[in-house]
Amino acid sequence: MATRKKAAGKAAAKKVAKKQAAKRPTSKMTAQKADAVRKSGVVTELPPPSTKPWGEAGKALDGVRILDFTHVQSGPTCTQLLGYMGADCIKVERPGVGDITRGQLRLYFTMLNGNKRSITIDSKHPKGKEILERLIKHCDVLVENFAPGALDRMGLTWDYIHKTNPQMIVASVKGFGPGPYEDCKVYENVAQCAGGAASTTGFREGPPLVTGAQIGDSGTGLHLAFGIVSALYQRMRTGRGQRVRCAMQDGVLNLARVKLRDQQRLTHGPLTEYSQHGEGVPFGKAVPRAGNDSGGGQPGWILKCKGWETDPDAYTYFITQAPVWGPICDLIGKPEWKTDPDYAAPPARLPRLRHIFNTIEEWTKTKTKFEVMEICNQHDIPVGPILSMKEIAEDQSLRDTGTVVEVDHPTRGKYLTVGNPIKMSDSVTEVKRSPLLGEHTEEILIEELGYSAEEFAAIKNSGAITPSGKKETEAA
Ligand code: CAO
Repeated sequence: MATRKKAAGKAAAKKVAKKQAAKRPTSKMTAQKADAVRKSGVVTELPPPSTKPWGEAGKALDGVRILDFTHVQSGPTCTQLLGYMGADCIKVERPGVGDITRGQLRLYFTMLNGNKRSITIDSKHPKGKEILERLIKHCDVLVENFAPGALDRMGLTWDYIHKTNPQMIVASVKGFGPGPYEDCKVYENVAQCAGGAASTTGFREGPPLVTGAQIGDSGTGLHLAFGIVSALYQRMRTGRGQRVRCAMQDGVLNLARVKLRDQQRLTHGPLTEYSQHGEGVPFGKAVPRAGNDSGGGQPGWILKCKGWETDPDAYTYFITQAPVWGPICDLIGKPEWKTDPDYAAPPARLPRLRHIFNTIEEWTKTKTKFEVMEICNQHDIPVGPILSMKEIAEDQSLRDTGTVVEVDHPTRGKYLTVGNPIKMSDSVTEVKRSPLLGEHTEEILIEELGYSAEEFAAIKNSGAITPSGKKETEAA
């Protein structure tokens, strides 16, 4: 008996020593790191390098669980990117309805919600609230882009979530940050206008213009994803979650920051690289629309190419970058411009840009946009063919890199989507189809949240996961 007790005591002592050793700085750590470990109690030492082949050591965000409360585009863009990186995205949708774009914009929904699982929960139903509480305890990150105040009205305030799971990161997209417009609902083009993009896009003589790229929605989703990953990293040191918020206005402004630079330059004189300057048109008080002027200080413009009369996309972007001015002059048959004082140096060219681009266009009109690309690149002259969406959809190289992917869907059939634009050598992206509405409700409730089969049947009958009046989840 005594020997047994002694052995048990020894084993317990060994366990404690092992636990303490895990917290104790190892000899390999730097003094600074060791100090951090002592203070925080969190071991930050990296594990030894994996010996698994590249791409077979799991995905970057494996093990991260996302409670995905997003809809339309900004939030879904963010969670789809996290899903591409391996996070498990559990998309919570309203029973019977789901994300509003499921019905209104079906292909749009499909393209933005791949690599996610769908669970239907009525977040205002008492049983639904109980399920959400379990999900909050179970997940690492909650992502939402409801209208301001909607999450609070569901009872999911920051205080409640933080108390329920102090490690949870709560990430939100809103139209505006705190201020006069904080309560406004916002869509893509509203953000483009409020973020300074529309006032600086378009032609000087015309009205402000929104761009085709979804810089308000997808742009802000991208910003949010970066915030989430940073918060996950910080959580490894602090052990606590935090709020991550991105306003669409801020996201657009961040993408339009060069125009804010120009606003400040304007107080010191005209913006000499804008073609308006060369044309002698005075500047007003705010940064003007600059048409197709290049923003980088190297004059550029969109020029017609062979076939422009019938093909609306037979154009190329052409940049008269200073270091390749000589080869440009030779190509377009104006070798004398290399030494002519009116053309030889960049400042001399500024008042003559329109004439210069008209002359270059006489040359580009004799070539297809792809021929221009090929010829100019032999001389390091930066040009860009104006690619139509048809050309992009059919581009084999984009398929080969997984940037454009064909996915099969049980109700839609085959469709194209944009795969992960971020390529990682050890975290390989699989692009999976979007889920049917509520497709994973049972799986998540039973396998993830631990409800028994009887409890699941009771939840089904409660109306918390089914459309009001119906008792069964419908996959639509
Ligand atoms: N169960 C029960 N109710 C649910 C639910 C669920 N699973 N999911 C959502 N709802 C409810 C919300 O609680 C909200 O109800 P209340 O207003 O009564 O509290 C209601 O559905 C509608 O939510 P919403 O106001 O967010 O949706 P909307 O269509 O009216 O507005 C949008 C859409 C995008 C304008 C708004 O959500 C918004 O401004 N979001 C922030 C900015 C943003 O992301 N915009 C980009 C959208 S993409 O262009």
